[in-house]
Amino acid sequence: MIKVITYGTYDLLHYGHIKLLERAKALGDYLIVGVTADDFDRTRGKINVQQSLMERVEAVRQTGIADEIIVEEYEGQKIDDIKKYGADIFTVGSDWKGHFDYLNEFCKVVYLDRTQGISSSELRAAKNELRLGIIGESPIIKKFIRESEFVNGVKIVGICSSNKSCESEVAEKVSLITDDYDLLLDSVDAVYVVSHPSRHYSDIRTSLLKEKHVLCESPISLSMEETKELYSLAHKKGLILIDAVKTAYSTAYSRMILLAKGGKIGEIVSVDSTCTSLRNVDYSNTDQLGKVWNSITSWGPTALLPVFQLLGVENKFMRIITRMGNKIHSYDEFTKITLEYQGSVASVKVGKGVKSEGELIISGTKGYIYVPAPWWKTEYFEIRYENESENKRYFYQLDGEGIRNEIVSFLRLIEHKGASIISESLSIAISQVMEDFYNGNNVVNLVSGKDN
Ligand code: C2G
Repeated sequence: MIKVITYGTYDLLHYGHIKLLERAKALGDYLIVGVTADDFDRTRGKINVQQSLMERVEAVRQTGIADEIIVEEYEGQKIDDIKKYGADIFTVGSDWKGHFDYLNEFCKVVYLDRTQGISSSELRAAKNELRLGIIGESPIIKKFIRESEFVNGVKIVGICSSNKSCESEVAEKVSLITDDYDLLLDSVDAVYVVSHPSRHYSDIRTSLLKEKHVLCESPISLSMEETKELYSLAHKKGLILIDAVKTAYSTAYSRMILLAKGGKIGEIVSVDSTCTSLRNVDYSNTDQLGKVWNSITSWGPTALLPVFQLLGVENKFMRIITRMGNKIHSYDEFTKITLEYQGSVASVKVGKGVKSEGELIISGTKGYIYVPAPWWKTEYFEIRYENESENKRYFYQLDGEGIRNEIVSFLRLIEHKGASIISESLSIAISQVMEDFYNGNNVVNLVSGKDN
C-alpha cells in the first residue's frame, strides 16, 4: 500500500483544494491529510482564517477523499508524521515548489500543479470587503494602515484628519482625505476612531447615529456614563463598538493571561505594570498640548488592562498620584495608580515625561509571571517559581504589535462571530479611571515645581 500525506489550512474549502486532494489520492492507495491548527496558522502568519479547525477538518472529511485526517500543530511536524505514519509520498501544491525538498530525505516529494483562479484569501476578500474610515491625528494611523494590508476583507478608503503631515504620509494609501467627518462616514461601513480622547465621545456617537460600526483607540471616552451611553446606543442599533487596546490581541499576552487565570501561579495577589515612552513635550505650547494624548490616556488603558482582566473591574479603593507637566491641559508627565481589591493590590505607572522599566509582574501565592519590557507588545514571558528548575518560558511570534489581530477580531464581530476580547465592563472601568483623573477624585498632585 502506497501512503500519501499532504497538509493545508483548507479554509473555506473550494474546488482548488478538492482537485489537489483528488490528485494526491491518485498518487497512492491511502491519503493522510494534515489540517493546520489555528495556532500554527497564526504562528506562520495566516491570521485571516475564517473557519475553526473543527469546521475545516469536517469540510475535508466530507469530501470523502481523505482516508485519515490529522492536525498539524507545530513547525517540523511533517518529518515526525512521515516517520510515524510511514508515508511514501509527501505532496502539496506547486505554490510550495522547492519549499519541502528537504523531505526527500524521508520520502518522495511531489508538487502538484496549483489550480488557478481560486484561493481562500480571494474568497475571504470577496466575502466581506469592509470599507473602513479613520478619524484622528495620532501617529498610530500609519501603523494601522500598514497592518490593515495584512487583513483580507478590509479596505481603508478614507481618513478625516486635521494633521496635514499625517495626511501627506498616507495620501497614496487612501482614496478620500477630508476634514468633513460626515463625508467620510457616508463613504464607509465602519470607522477607526483615533482622535484626541476628548473627542472620542462625539466622534463615536456621530458614527453610531450614522449606522457605522466603531473601533476606538482606548479610552472610549473620558466619562463612565458617556461610555455606558455609547455601548447602549451601539446595542440599540445592532452595531459593533469595541475598545482598541492592541495588547489584548497579542498572542503571547493573551496566553499569559489565560495561564495566570488558570492558577499557574496560585492566587494572584499583585499586578504591577509600567508603560512609559519618553516624548519631548513643550509644555508651554498650549496649542500643541491640547492635541496630544497625555500619559494617562496614552498608556492608562494598556497598563490597566492586565489589572482589570486579572483582578476585576470592581476595586475597593483607587488612588491616583500624578505629576503634572501642564495643569491647564491636564497633561501629566507621570502618573501612578494603586488599586486595592479584596486580598490583592495593583500598581500601574504610566509616563510620557518619565522613563522607567516597562515590565509587567504578576505575583501569586505559588509563583510569579515576569513579562519583560516592552511587555505591551511582548513575544516572550516567564513563569517563575521558588524552585527555579520548575520555571517555564513561553515564546509566541507577534507580527504588528497585535493591530492586525485586532482588525481581524473587529471584522469577525461585525460578522456576528464571537465576543470582544475587551468586555464592555472593562472598557467602562477604563473610562472610570479617566474620569477620576480629570475630576481629581482621589488624585494627589505631586508638586513638580513647574509653573503650570
Ligand atoms: N491549493 C491548490 N489550488 C488552489 C489553492 C490551494 O492546489 N487554488 C492547494 C495548496 O497548494 C495546498 C492545498 O491546496 O497544497 C491547501 O491549500 P491551503 O489551504 O491554502 O493551505 P497552505 O497554507 O497552502 O497549505 O505546510 C504546507 C502548507 O500547510 C500548505
